[in-house]
Amino acid sequence: MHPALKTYFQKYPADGLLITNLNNVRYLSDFTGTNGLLLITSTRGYFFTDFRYREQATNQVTDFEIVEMGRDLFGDVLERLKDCKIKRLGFEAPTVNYAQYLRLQKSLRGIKLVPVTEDPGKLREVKTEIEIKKIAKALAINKLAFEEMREMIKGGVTEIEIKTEIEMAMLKHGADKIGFDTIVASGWRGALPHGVASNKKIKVGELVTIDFGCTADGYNSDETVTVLVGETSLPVLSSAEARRNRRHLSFAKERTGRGLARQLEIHQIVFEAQRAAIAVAHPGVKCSDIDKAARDYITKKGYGQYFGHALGHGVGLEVHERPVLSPNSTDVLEEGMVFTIEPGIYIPGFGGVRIEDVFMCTKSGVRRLSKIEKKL
Ligand SMILES: [Mn+2]
Repeated sequence: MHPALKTYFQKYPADGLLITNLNNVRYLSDFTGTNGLLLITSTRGYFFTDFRYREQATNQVTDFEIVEMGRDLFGDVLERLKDCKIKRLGFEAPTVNYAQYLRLQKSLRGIKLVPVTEDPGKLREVKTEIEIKKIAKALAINKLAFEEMREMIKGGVTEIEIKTEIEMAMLKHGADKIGFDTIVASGWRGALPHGVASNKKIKVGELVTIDFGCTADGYNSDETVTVLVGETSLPVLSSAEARRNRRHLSFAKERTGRGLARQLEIHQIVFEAQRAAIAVAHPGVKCSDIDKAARDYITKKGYGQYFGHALGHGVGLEVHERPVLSPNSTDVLEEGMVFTIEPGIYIPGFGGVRIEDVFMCTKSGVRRLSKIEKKL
């Protein structure tokens, strides 16, 4: 039994657990379909699905006894509960809605329902090596896609055109699907942390924030680059390109003056804030302290009021999952956790910068899994 499930049995007065959150069903049973639930007792495990998934379940689910659900969804569950003499059934309170709860109550008459109030996603916080490989694969697709389309980020192109291009490139490079609505926020729209792509045309001299990700083998990538659009587009620089870039920047500086100085300044601050967070991240550290390291740095530089969101979040079967890296998070970093560090500065009327990378917590610190270079 998964250690987290053991904890639930110790913590909650239940002799059986009903797992309905599909991501947890997948996590525990390897089932990738859209209808399935698990009933787990201290000695047995059942997997329930409908006839559409009979074949698939036989191939994927090996550690559970497979039961085909009839029309009455919970009728078979009740039968098994009686077989196992279960009187108190734990359920995932944060993901079961009220209508589902009423149905459970009605179907499982005679069984006491025990709400497991813990975030069910907590189960999946620490990743296995196989899971980390899948996340790394999704991130590798991000890199291939970005490298392929970065040349098209230039004056006159709309945000939606960029979104379309990068999403197509991710699919072409092996993504199962797009992870979330790609954010493309250029110029003044960069001040919108979640500015999904619009019809706005990109102008030379603007900062463009692109937040994108995909799903590969069920696991997500999530990454943000902020690029500066020049006369020629050089969004990401290898060290070999750096010298050329300096010439390019001084040219752009002449053109845009103080605006450019501030763009460069906030990009550098966000970059350094991420480094400050990386420096404190290691097993045993409170996630709120990692947030604080980045936040304090941005505040010290005078931009604290322009960084209004959490520093990061876990990534896995869901784009946003545990742990949470925010000022009031109670999570503690553990080896094997995979999460983003994504500081930003958003100045209304001016624009913004966000840099987001995915890291895994190692024995002694963190390792970056995302591969796109974030230096401007
Ligand atoms: Mn993110």
